[in-house]
Amino acid sequence: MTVLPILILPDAKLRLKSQAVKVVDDKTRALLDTMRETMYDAPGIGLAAVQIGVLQRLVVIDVSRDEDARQPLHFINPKIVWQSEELSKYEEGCLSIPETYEEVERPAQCRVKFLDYDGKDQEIECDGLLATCIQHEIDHLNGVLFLDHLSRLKRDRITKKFIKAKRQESVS
Ligand code: GNR
Ligand code: NI
Repeated sequence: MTVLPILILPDAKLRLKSQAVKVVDDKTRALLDTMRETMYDAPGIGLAAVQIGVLQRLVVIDVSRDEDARQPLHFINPKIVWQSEELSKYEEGCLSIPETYEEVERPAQCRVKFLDYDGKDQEIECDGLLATCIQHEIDHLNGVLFLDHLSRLKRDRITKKFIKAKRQESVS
């Protein structure tokens, strides 16, 4: 079992675009395993590879409530192929922006195409927390954070707080 440290705002890597996975092999699966273990350890309901410093289009999600009946989902090269007109608001958090929660409005439902853990083509329709989470994770693959969906005032306040915290860390 491997748990890796999670990159924290304002790490510049979080703003980079991740690259498509060309071949799904045992190395890809080992990375997904590490991402899943890191997500459960955090704990979080989703994780994009960039959050552990790997710029590949890989996502893991588990929105199930029960720790004893885990339902991990593994997404390779996920792509949104449809989003509903209907929107929904959810109070989002991010493991890369600790202890910060803000309401974000996104399409309430979406369809996502991806390759699964075995490299097989899949397409699923998402709603509720899963729809919110997969959109949050695909944003990460494009260097986008939930902050970017907030007002400039809120985004700047939060960003400055994390820049300051990093500065304090380097002098202590
Ligand atoms: O653990 C997480 N919780 C969460 C709550 C609401 C909306 C999105 C998320 S994802 C987040 C984990 C994370 O940062 N994934 O990138
Ligand atoms: Ni996140």
